Amino acid sequence: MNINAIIFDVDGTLADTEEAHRQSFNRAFLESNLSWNWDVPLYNKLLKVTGGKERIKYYVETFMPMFQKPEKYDDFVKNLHILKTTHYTNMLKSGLIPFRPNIKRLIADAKKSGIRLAIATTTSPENVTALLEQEYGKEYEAIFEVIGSGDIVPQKKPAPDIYTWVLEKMNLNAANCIALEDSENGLKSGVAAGIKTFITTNQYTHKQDFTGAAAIFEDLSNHNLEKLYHIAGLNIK
Ligand code: XBP
Ligand code: MG
Repeated sequence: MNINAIIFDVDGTLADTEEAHRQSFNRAFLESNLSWNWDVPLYNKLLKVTGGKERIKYYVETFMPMFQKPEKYDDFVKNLHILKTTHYTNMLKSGLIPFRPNIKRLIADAKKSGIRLAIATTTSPENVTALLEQEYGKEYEAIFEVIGSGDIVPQKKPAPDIYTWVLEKMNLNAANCIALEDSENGLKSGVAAGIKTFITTNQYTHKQDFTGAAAIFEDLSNHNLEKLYHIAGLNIK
């Protein structure tokens, strides 16, 4: 089967962003006079839930059951998440979070070979725009044909919804695509959508269960990138 498209996850795949997310959550909590602080070990546990708003609710239910929920709890969580996203996009705009090594080479090689590119992510759309503009300026709009992100689908990863949404938008069969992910949730989502999914690990995900991955790479160093091309059947020269 020919590979006509590569669909990229964002957080942990295009760039190591989760540390910046974690710090942004904590800044939002502080500014909201909440004594919550997500340290790295706790954040690692909370990452099992995708989506910032869903993660905050999971934290309250699981770790803060005595928290007096405000009357309009959903609005409270939404506003807290808006504050967090402002901090996060400011961190991105300050150029603090570069793309992971060789991701741009993979994107450039694929583009040159006529392979279509898209994004399927759980993160909020403004986060994707801020990261891509930081890296490519407005040029990103010509690089990624479709961007599926955040609340655009009813169920976030590990549900397949976001990948299915991207496939439909691109009018593509799953068999003609590959996905690049970093997490167990992302792998489950891609596989459930019928897409051959590759994993690059990072500090938050390297101990997760990647059963079903087409291949697992610690990073996309040159030899790993060539290996990915070969396993994926990408005839990129
Ligand atoms: C990772 C996520 C996101 C981010 C936080 O998304 O699960 O929730 O952790 O971003 P992906 P938001 O790996 O699919 O790119 O607070 O905007 O959700
Ligand atoms: Mg990810």
